[in-house]
Amino acid sequence: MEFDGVKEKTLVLIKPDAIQRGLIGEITGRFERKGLKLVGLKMMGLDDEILKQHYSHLADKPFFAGLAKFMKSSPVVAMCLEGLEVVQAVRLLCGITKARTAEAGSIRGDLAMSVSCNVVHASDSVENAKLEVSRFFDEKELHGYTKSEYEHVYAEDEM
Ligand code: DAT
Ligand code: MG
Repeated sequence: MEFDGVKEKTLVLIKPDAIQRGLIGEITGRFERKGLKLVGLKMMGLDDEILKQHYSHLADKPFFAGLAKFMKSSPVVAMCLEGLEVVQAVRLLCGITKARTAEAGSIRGDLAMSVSCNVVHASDSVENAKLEVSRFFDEKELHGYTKSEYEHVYAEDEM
């Protein structure tokens, strides 16, 4: 049986710079090796409408137009990951926004140098993760299944 904690979900986008640089496998592999459960995965092109919603907290920033242009410059890979306290775990794996000062060992810290071309997006709170997962995925695109390695990833009292 799985408790609700293990079913927390978060949204990750692999951004156009990472697509161009051939980092889809590297980035996806890091989430897999962490023990997270991939429950949704697709390539998609973003339009202004979804970007306005996704980056509504940045709509009045001077860099918003450039950010939107960058995010439309190629498709992105969207993934929905599931796990115990997964929103926080994925933010830590990704590292801080300004990639050149992100922690070594994190995805941004190891793979990027820029503030805007920082290879990944990850939801920043449980509340936003719920909104973002439903913004990028239809219910039928999210897959429930048993991940057999969970018995080695979590202790019994965590599941
Ligand atoms: P994060 O992606 O770490 O959650 P955010 O939500 O503050 O950071 O910003 C979203 C994206 O917008 C970020 O990944 C890159 C871009 N961005 C943020 N601040 C920026 C800045 N000062 N100049 C250029 N792009 C910026
Ligand atoms: Mg953010």
